[in-house]
Amino acid sequence: MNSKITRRCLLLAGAAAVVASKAMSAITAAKPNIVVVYADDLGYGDLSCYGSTTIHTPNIDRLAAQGTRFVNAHSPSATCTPSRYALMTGDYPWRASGTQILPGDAPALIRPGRYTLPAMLKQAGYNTGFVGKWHLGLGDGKVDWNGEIGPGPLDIGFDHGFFMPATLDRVPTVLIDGRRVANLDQNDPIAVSYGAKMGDEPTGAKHPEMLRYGADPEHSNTIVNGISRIGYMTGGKAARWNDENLSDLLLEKAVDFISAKRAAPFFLYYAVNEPHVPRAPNPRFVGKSGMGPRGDAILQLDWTVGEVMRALDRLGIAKDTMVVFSSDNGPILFDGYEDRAVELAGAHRPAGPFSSGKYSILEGGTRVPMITAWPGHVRPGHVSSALVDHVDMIASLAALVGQQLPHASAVDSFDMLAPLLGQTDRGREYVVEDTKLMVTTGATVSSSGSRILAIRAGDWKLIRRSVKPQQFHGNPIGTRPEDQLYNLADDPGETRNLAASQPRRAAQLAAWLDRIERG
Ligand code: NG6
Ligand code: CA
Repeated sequence: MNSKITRRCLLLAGAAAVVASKAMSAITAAKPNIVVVYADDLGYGDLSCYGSTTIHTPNIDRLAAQGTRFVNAHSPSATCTPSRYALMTGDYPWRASGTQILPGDAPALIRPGRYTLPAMLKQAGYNTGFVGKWHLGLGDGKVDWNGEIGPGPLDIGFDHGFFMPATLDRVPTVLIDGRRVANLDQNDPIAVSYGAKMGDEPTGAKHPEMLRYGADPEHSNTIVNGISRIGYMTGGKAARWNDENLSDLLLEKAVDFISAKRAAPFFLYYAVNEPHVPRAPNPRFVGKSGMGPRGDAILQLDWTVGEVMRALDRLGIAKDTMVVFSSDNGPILFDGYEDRAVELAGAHRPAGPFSSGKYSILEGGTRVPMITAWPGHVRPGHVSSALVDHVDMIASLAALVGQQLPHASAVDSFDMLAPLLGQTDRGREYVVEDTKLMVTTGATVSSSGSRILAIRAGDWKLIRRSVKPQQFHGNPIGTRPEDQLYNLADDPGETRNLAASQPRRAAQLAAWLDRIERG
């Protein structure tokens, strides 16, 4: 089907959604608070409400019971930066260059003036806040970690930001409050290098005896809190986060924002770190999952989500707040640190019935848990098979709050408000799945390799031909030099390639993907 026609059909479906939500006019008039909790590397099979019997996540299960749980939701990509780029902009990441996993000192990927999810909600009268993992780049070139830092979240629509520049495993291991590093002692300035080693702080490569667990060469640079990181840093000692308490601190900031802004509608993008590496959960959770730090980090995540729900209840605003919970990409057990995630996983299947996980074009890469809840508005206890993608968030929330998307903005975002409210299980006609190949050059690993795309429509999935099979950190990437066609209804693990036996269907999907890609 022609992609423009598809878009038109979906726009019509969107119009129907608006009519449906008008029936509940109090919703649109009320402009609910919106909290998006975005987990990091959490898989489809990592929650008990998604069928896991090996881990118990009662708080997230309760959120699912109060709302709608999606079994066909996708992150826009199989890694962090591209998924978050799409969540913020409504454009699929493969439409732009530079949308690979960013180093910790990369310039801002989303430039000021760009139409974004927070900018749209700000226009609609929302207080917009961001807490947690950024990983979308900062500044114009070289960031001055000791001065004003920008462009950043505050320049693309957020009123408030308390955040980490990149990932837990990348320097600088500091938090930014607005535009400045929090708790920075000006007499101990921060310097960062992603190239040559600098400074005389111990590295994991030289001082493995200082580490709480071993790491691969990419994660063996500057040691902070007994954990070696990617990249070198010096200074900023007082500003460095404490890994065990970081989650609590971010929760405190998230709840502070909710509490301070509760009088007017607010939007909180709460980008939590669990269960991304390095996993160093608070001692309260250590040993509780029986699966080591990764399982314990998931329990910490579950507790954190429960705390957000309890805060909304305590403040009396739960019924006025829409909560969206999901993950930026699929799961991975070993991702650079020897924290025994592989050895202790036992029968746990982090991607559930799907194959592979993070970095992969197979379903485990982007089929993620997703839950929406809003008492009285989102259908409770519903399990939705609607095909949805985080790229839809901006168009769907724009429909909710009555904003018109400007022409040529958020081009891949469809109004999925009706499915997000659990009113229909009719979602998108297709999603495009995305990953980029990881490339290792010396001690540097980056996702700067070729882009691999797949299209999902109904039960069918076509993975475009690329290179011979590869894997990264134990996850097969799903590449092959020939097209792959799968029927996910009876083969969710993508084990039987039907491209040769159903060439017409494979060709139709391949042509559709080409048209979508051309735009
Ligand atoms: C990779 C890191 C990995 C993780 C990932 C980003 C190596 C070998 N691996 O480059 O540990 O940090 O980047 O994860 O360096 S993400 O969830 O933010 O995309
Ligand atoms: Ca991630």
